[in-house]
Amino acid sequence: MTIKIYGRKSSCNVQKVLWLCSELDIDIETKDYGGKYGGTKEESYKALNPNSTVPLIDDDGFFLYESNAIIKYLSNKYNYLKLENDKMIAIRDQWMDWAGFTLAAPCAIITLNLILLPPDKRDPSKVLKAKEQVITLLKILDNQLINNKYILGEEFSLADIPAGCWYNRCLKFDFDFSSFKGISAWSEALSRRKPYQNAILSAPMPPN
Ligand SMILES: N[C@@H](CCC(=O)N[C@@H](CS)C(=O)NCC(=O)O)C(=O)O
Repeated sequence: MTIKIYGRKSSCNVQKVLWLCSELDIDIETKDYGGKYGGTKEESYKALNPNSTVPLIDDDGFFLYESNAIIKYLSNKYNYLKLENDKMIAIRDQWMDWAGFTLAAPCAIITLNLILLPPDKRDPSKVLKAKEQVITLLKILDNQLINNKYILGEEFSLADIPAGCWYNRCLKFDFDFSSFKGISAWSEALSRRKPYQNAILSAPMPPN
């Protein structure tokens, strides 16, 4: 059964789902929604996702929004990257939430003020402040990756997906991450994965 994914490919939250679906090698149908494509404020969409956000998936009539919830659902459904140990699951969720909320917040401010807002509404001081926050946050990730190939250890896990998507967005914003040795090695390991190449490295930037 083909899974329908509603959401523009430039959205990091949509990219998480595209990346995992590519890892799973399952059939998907993508539908451009949100941003310049619109559609999310229509009543028919709001009936499925009242937040008017992307992504939203339709798995044979089962509708789900919230990107982290979606990738956990797909991981469980296809028995891929599933963890059994409660503490490992909690640490995985910690990193998924950290990336999806804590790291995503300043990244979104940078995207807004460098790309999405009309030029006269952009605020360079907000970009500067958000960039400082990103550096502080990525240092935390770097510390985790100094002794770990992937975020949870030797094995790739769902924890790498949200962080990988937002890190890739940061790469577009003229940061110098060369002193982040842990992140650099992790980034190289991710870049060798075909699903990361397909869904993330080649993804368009907002508003596309
Ligand atoms: N916590 C939600 C956030 C969803 C979200 O804010 N998505 C953004 C795109 S990254 C969105 O829908 N923005 C409005 C739009 O694109 O029209 C998730 O992880 O799915």
